[in-house]
Amino acid sequence: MSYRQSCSLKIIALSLFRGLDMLGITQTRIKEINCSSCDHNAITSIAKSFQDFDFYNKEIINVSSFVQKVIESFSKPMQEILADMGKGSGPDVLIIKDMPVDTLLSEHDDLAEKVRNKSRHSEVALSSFCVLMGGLLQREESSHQPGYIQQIHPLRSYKQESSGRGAEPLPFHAENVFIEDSPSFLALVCLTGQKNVRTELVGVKDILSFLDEATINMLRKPIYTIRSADGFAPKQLENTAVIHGVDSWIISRIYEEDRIHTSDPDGQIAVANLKNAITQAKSCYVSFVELKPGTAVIFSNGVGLDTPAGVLHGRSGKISIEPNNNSKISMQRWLQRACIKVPYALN
Ligand SMILES: O=C(O)CCC(=O)C(=O)O
Ligand SMILES: [Fe+2]
Repeated sequence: MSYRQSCSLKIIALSLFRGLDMLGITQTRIKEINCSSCDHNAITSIAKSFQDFDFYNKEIINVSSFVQKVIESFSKPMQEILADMGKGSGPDVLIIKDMPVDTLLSEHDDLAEKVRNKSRHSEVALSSFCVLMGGLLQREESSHQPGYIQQIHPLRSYKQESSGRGAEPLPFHAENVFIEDSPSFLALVCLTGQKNVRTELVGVKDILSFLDEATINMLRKPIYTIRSADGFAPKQLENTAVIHGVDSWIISRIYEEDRIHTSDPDGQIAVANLKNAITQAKSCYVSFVELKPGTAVIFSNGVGLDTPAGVLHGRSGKISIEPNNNSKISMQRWLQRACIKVPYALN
């Protein structure tokens, strides 16, 4: 069967998948669930109790009353699936629909003002996911938002950036893999969506399926330099592998953009092959979710237990800087995000 034929068969098979539009069959494990009324109540009631907590600058997961409430309040199925993900045995991507959205979102143009004036539903949801995954919330000092939770929202003065504060599409990337201690999972919660702006996902296994063993072995050598992206202070990780083992986990430090460099000629060929593999995987295996208010997506950041697993993510479509009054959306697209690190050695 030709490459093209195999892609179209996959498209048919996947049109059955609800809620997530897929263009090809994938080795990536994707699961979609609805937020149960128990989980809904957990988020709203914890948000009420912690309304005045500074989720951005203080480590909520070290507050025992918060952790206890999360463990007492969330449903068993939610606890189990997130614990499995944290242990590397759950899905690579979890989509949670119908979560409670903060009420009375301020339409103020200023993002800081909007954040100040909202209830804490999305902050509680993100922090609770982290607790239930057995992880830590990670800050990245070189980011323009070094807090425990970040805003993905366009800012007028950075609109030309491909970043969380920019309006341009985002090429596929694993998050913050230019730091040694990169996040294991990313969680996004949507507060305001925008039609035709899609969060895209492509599985690392699907990309690597286009590479031969010699290239993969070359990518395992610690001969590469990986550079930071738009929206970060310039930073780089040197003498690292692209497919990098830590304990029994594998971290994939992959960017679609030119951020992986080496002076080794064979390494340069391996990076070029990797780019071709991303192009091929994009034509066959990309899935996407057009986030709506109250939808969360949690995914493994190119990390897997004993296997190069998880996904790269990106964004297609240009974000509108102006509030879009025509589509009943009176505000710009706005997500909140948390980077979650699971302590590998414990597994
Ligand atoms: O805007 C999106 O859909 C994705 C943003 C992103 O890449 C991130 O939050 O790391
Ligand atoms: Fe990202």
